[in-house]
Amino acid sequence: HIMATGQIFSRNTQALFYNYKQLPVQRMLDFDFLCGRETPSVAGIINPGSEGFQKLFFGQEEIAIPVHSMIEAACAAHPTADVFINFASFRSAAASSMSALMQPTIRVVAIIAEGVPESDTKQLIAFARANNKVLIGPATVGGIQAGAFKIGDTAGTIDNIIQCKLYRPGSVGFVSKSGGMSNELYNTIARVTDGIYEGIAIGGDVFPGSTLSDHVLRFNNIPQVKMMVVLGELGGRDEYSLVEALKEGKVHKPVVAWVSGTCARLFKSEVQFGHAGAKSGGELESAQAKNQALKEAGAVVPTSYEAFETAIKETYEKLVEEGKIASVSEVKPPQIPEDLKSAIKSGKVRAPTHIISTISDDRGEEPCYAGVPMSTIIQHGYGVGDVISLLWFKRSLPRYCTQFIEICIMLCADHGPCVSGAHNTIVTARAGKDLVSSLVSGLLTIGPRFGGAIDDAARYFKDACDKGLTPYEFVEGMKKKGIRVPGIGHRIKSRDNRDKRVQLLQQYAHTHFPSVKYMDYAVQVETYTLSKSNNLVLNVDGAIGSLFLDLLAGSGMFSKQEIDEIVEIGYLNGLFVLARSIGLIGHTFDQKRLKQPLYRHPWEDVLYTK
Ligand code: Q5B
Repeated sequence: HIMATGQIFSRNTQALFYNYKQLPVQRMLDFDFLCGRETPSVAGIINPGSEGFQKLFFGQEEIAIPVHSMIEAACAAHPTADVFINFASFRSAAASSMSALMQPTIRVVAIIAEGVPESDTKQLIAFARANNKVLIGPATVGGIQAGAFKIGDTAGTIDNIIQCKLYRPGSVGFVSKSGGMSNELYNTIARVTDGIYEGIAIGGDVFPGSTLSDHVLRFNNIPQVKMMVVLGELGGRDEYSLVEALKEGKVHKPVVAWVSGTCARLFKSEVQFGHAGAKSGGELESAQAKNQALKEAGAVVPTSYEAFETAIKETYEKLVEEGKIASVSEVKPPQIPEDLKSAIKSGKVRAPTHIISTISDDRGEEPCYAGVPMSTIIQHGYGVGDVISLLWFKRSLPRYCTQFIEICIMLCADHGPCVSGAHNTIVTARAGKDLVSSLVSGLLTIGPRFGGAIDDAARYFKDACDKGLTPYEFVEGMKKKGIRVPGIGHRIKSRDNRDKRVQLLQQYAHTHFPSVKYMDYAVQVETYTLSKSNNLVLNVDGAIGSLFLDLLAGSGMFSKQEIDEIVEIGYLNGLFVLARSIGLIGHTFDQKRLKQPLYRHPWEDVLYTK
């Protein structure tokens, strides 16, 4: 059997890690780096339902570990990975472990989950035995071969691993039921011997996949292991197989053993400790009986747990005296680079940020827009205009201003299916594209001619008005430069067919704004352009552009510099983009609802010419 051959791990052992958990995998890789391994001990990750790569650190370098969704595929892709570390929950651990055991490439399976049904574990044990495979667990932290290979979270933090000198092999083979106590013993053993060669926690279930004696017998066949330390616990009869092995003379190296749980006798009734298997049953299963039997069979058994360390020390020193243990050559492990996150947290380093943001914050108990919490926005009955005011202008504007913003959005939400934006959206939706594609294809038409003239209108009207240019000087000056006056002119609106939206905006401003200086100027410009042509009316872009200048100046909430910046940056086309998105989304739904076929423009409507 494979157990009889001794070594189950080496410095080249690679594992497949089932059910990805970032921390234990990173700890395995950090251990590898500490030991100076050339290849990472995790060859692949199996995460049911996902495929690709997972980025992790191997020393200072980032590496990409392949992620597979199926055990079979992972084994086929990594035929040299012979250890399967199973981090599945107790619900699926048995099924996935059986699949792994069935793979010809897998030799060792470690099951971390607690609570795997005992009947399932028995089947796994039977299959593993029949197929010459090693099962560690369930309900285990795993195991470690010092300086070579580590399963998951075994031995805890890197600090602990360094403290226990687990980055290089010593002479002690250690096997324990408890994973938590194995950390304690790694420490103890490092204090009084040259350290661990290999340590295994078999797990606290009633039926462990491999037993204390399995591993002691295995250690017996590893030449580098000079003595064994065993930590059992009350409950079950596993320790008796070790007693038998000792009695039969199968173990040729000193065994220092302790069965914990002697305190169970102090309780009047039966006691169940943390592990499923750790309950005080009959006398034979008591810690006292098992300690006694081990002692009688030849193991070094101390009188108490406190004396365990001394017993290990004395046994080790005797072997040294006998010349059976040569002094181990000490190595200085490399420093594992600290993660930036933890270094920042501890105040050791500072790092520049890559993004600066001033308008919203989602880190606290509730998200805030410009410092105003969501609950305030709702409790105070804020509208979309108020939210825009916070997120775009970073202040709470008076209600008459935010209502004006809302009116702009409502009035510009749509203007029928024939305008550039809606047309594009309709054609895109009919080509079978999704909502976002249909929406953006419409939005992309917004620009200097269609809907996107608000900022330019505000810029030019402000400049001309502030400079005191007459409408004649302004319009003719623009003509000389070859620039159409933004905010003037419309395809279907004219002197006799006024744009109702413009009228509504003007009415609102007349009623609520303290001053409409810029709008008045735009109307004077319109009077002049109408004298040239009937359709050169003040259009909706021009009305919004000029009125927003009045809002900014009249609200008293913006400095001159801030107004210049708003106009310069170009905030105001945002109003049209936002508003028209509502309509464009509507057109998309409309076309889909009507199940309209692919649009093809008719030949008759195209002038074909050379
Ligand atoms: N001429 C809007 O032009 C339009 C002139 C001008 C001086 C002008 C045009 C224009 C400035 C941009 C602007 C926003 C392209 C419009 C909107 C939203 C919408 C849309 C909807 C909605 C229309 C004929 C003659 C030519 C031109 C001269 C024209 N505009 N001169 N300043 N501004 N305006 N855009 O009708 O001598 O013959 O060469 O660019 O404010 O987009 O409903 O459809 O809600 O969806 O195609 O309302 O005015 O006129 O190009 O044939 O020009 O007028 O130089 O003179 P048209 P054109 P000439 S609101």
